[in-house]
Amino acid sequence: MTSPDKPSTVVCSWNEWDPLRHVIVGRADGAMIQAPEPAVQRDWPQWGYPLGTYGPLPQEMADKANEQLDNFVRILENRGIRVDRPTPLDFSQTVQTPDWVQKSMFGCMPPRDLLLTVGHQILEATMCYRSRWFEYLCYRPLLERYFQDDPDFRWEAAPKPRLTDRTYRDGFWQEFGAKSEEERIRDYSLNKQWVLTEHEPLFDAAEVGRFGRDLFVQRSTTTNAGGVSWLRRHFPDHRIHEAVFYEGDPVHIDATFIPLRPGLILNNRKRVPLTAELVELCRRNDWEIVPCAVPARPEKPRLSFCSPWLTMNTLMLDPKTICVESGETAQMELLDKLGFEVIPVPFWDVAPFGGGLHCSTADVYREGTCEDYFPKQIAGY
Ligand code: ABU
Repeated sequence: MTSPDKPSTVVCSWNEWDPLRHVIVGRADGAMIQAPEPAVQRDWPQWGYPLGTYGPLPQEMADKANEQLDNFVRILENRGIRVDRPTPLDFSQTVQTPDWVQKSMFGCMPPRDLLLTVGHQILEATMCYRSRWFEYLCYRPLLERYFQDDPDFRWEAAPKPRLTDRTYRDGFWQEFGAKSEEERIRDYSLNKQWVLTEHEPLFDAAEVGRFGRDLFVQRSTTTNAGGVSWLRRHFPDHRIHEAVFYEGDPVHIDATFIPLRPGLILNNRKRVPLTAELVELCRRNDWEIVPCAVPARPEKPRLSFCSPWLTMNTLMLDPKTICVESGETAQMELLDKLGFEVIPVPFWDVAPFGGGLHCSTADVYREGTCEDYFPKQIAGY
């Protein structure tokens, strides 16, 4: 338990479901299909972007996405939630460090990928794409303001990675492309090894599910063992649990395994946990794991790297109220039966810019304190 907040408190959020009062919502302006880089591969000949090519997402797509983002902002504000927005950069510019040159950036639609709010702290994640190395700059005007206004705000940044060629497994994407989904699960997920080596700690903030004192971190294409270890050392008062799921190409826990309220987890019906301790920890502490509904759209949208499982990328406004993409009828019915007030939010046009309703947000303030929802732990997990 922590003490109640002072009137000057701006930043505080311990979990995914306490009443939301202040949030950041991303923008689609200027987002890019990023230039080639070792962390990721974009190969979309059917949409005019074969391997090796890059460029801005079409303006009409950005306009539609921004309309949906602005509408989402209005929905939140009408419910009394304060919303801040990032400051986009020229994402078409070439960026470089002493180690590499990258011919484009990416965008600032999904703040959740980068900003991890844990209590009074916002932590800028390392990230592992060169195109996203400087993305934190879009959020600095907001973080600087929170720092001025809130004397208790802990503003942290994880060590900026070097992202030299030693950070990536050479030839990974050719090998990956030749494997079936089953082979990827066998060869990568069970070994917890994808494109990233263990040369330096790496994690995306969106790999962390926040459950009060317990944080669940997915090992994935963006998060290596060093990243999990770094988080464990950085949050000594929390319990960090590493998780792996049945998925050959895992990216971000928030379309995989998300808490909806104390005692209830929505789990991707395909990406079930491969980590037995995770399931046992939930069972011991009376957390029910419910499979999500089948997505309404079986295919990815045009120029999107996100999967149809964005259906479960939802945003809790409080333990009884949830925002869901408005085309996801089955998901809304499921959540309605589970006792939630469901707010439908049109958001499909945002997907090509990096995600759904959870991805597009980052918590600034939720009411509530840090609670222990898993008092019965498993030794060594
Ligand atoms: N950023 C969340 C993406 C998850 C998915 O594509 O399934």
